[in-house]
Parts: sequence; structure tokens; C-alpha cells
Amino acid sequence: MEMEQTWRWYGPSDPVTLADIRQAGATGIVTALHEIPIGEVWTEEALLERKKLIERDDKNPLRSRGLTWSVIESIPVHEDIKQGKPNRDEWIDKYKQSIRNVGKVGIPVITYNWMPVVDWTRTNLALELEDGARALAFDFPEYVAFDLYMLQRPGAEKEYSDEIKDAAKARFESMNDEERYVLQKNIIAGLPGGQEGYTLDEFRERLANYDSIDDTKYRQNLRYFLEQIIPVAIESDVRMAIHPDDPPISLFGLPRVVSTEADLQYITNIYNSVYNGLCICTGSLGVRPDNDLTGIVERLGDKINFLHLRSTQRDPMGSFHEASHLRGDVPMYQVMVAVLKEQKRRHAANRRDEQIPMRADHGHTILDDLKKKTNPGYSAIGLLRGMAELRGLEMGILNSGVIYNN
Ligand code: DNO
Repeated sequence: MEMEQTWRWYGPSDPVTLADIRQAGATGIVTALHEIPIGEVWTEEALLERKKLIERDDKNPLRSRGLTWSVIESIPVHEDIKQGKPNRDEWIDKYKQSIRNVGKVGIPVITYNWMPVVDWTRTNLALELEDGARALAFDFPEYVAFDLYMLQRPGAEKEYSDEIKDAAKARFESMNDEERYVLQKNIIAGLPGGQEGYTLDEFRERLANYDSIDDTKYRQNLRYFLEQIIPVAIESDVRMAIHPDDPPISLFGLPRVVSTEADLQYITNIYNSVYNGLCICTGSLGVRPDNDLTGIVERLGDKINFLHLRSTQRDPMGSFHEASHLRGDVPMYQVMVAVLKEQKRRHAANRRDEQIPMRADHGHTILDDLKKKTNPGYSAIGLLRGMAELRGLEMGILNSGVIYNN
């Protein structure tokens, strides 16, 4: 059985249309009600309306378009819950209500993340590769340059080696004002699908909220949240999928607790249920050489509710850029074999969630899209290339006998 092929759609304002997605061959839509402020309840009406828009034919609403809203990515978690503030229960109650409403309209999976203050983070949204394609990148010395010279975070210089600090200084000095502004914007102004953006001062204030929250405390806050919401997810038949930290290292001295296999084990053990599951993002986890991606899929496979397939290419300074889907440091063949074996196990166990939703994540900007305005990482042609490659790899594996004859 093939995985369920899905595509992230940013809603009615996405330059990539539902008709485009259909032509790309996806059958599942991954989206969110991005217009709802973080923390507020997603009502049944708003969910249903969006679901109809996705699933029904534009011209003949009695007909299906051939797409299903299969995954919500994401319902963001309010900062007061993450920080464990005294009023967190009020926000948790709203989150529970959203889960119930999602269950009522029949969307099976909710993705969320537990990254403090910033969602996914990059320094460069258009790194030019040798073939002229543009890729998302995280340049560690540039990030350190921002931290030390623009944010001027107290105590930051103690956290980096001399080698990195020298590289950061050289980088900063070589940049003009415009380049510095773009760097700041890329890091804190918010990327598509992420949290809201900040000015430098707002960002400093947000960071200060975490002055007394270390990894241990932050993990306890996650435990508290999961102990509250997972029973509701079970009742509502909605499987939760936590997305790993991207990148999987501490940024700005903030706590980071969803970066390694041990972190994922800890989380799945908090409440041992498929409803307390994972979104395995190979590109995020793959930035750490100590993450054994194939092993993670083998050992935690039964908890995978969603897959982001993409690859990253690391360098020795701690930087990385997004590679094409079958290149880079992610062993995509082995990962996919492990995923397909997991689906086989689910089939044998008569699990309803045998077919795991996957999406090609973060394509390169290529061809005509280089001339268009696109959402960074989400231009149609690059994602189409990624998805086509992944689909071919999957078909090759399924027909090779590796999964079903051994
Ligand atoms: C980036 C995405 C993230 C992800 C959230 C999940 O492309 O992978 O923004 O959607 O972190 O909550």
C-alpha cells in the first residue's frame, strides 16, 4: 500500500490553487485556519466551511473535487501554555474545544509544535545553488551574527566557540544595512505557517519570558499539556502529531525538547497512545548527525501520524541548506523502506491508520517559479519535483519485493 500523498495548502490566498494540487497528483490536503488568532477556538462552522471549499468541486458543489482535508497543520499552542503560566488552563480548554470540533468534522490528524517563541527558522530564504535553484538555508555564523550584533542578547557570547564568533564577526562586517535587515527579517519576522513576526524589541521581550524556563521545566509544561489534551483527542478520534524542532538545536538560549530520539521517546511515553503521536520531519531531525532517522522510524514507527519528507545538507560549521529530496544527508531510501514496513505491520494489525499521510516538504524554487512570488519552500514546481521523486522511489520499493516478499 502506498502512503497517502498530501500537499500543504496555505488557504484561499495561496498562489498554488487546489486545482494545481490536484494536478500534482496529491489526494490529501494539509492546511490550517491561519486567520484564527493563536489560542482561539476553531469552530465547527469555520472548519466545515473550509472543508467544503477544499473537498467540493468549484463548479458543482454536489461533486467531490478529489481532495480530502486529511491533516491540520498546525493548531498552534498558545505561549501561556508553553510557559506554564497560571492561566494556562483557560487556553488548554480552548485547545480541547478545537480538538473536539476537528473530531466532529472528521479530520483525523492535528500537527502542532512545541517550539518556544519562534516556529521554523532560517537565515536565508533564497540561497542560490550551483544549478540556479533557490533553497532555504540556515547559516550558523549568520545566525550567531544576528544574535551577537543585532539582537545583542546578554550572555550570548559565552555560548559560542571562538571559531564561530570569528566567522560571525567576519560575516557581519561584510554585510551592508540592507543585507542585515533581510537577515533580521528572515529570522524573526515569521515564516509561512509559523507564529507571528516580531520587531527586535518585541522579540527581546518574548525571549525574556523564558529566563527561568530550562529544558526540564519546559518538558514538564509539555507533559501537563499532553496529560490534559490526549484524553480529549482519544474521545474525539483525532490523532495528535508533534512536529520536531526546526532546527533541532537551542536558539537564543531557549529551551528545546523535541530535537532527538530520546526527546521523542520521552514524549510518546508521557501518554502511551497512538493519539499522542509524531510528525516525523526528516529534514528537521536530519540536521543533527546523531539522529538515526531510519532507526527512529523503525523504533517509533507505530506512533507516526504524519510524515514530512525532505532532506538537508549539513556543513561542519553547523549550517545547513535544504537539499533536493533524494540527495543530502537524509537516507531517504532507507527511511522510506522503514515507513513502508511500518504500514505493512499496521495492515497485519488491522489498524485503521494503515496509510500514513506524507507530504514532500520544502521544495527548491525552480523554473518559472523563480520569476513568481511564492511562499518560501512552498513553490509549486519545486514541491512537484520533490513529490514526483518520492513517489517514484516509493513505487520502486513497493515493486522490488523488499517490503512484501521478505
Ligand atoms: C515549515 C513547517 C513548520 C510546521 C510547524 C508545525 O515548513 O514544517 O512550520 O508546520 O512547525 O507546527
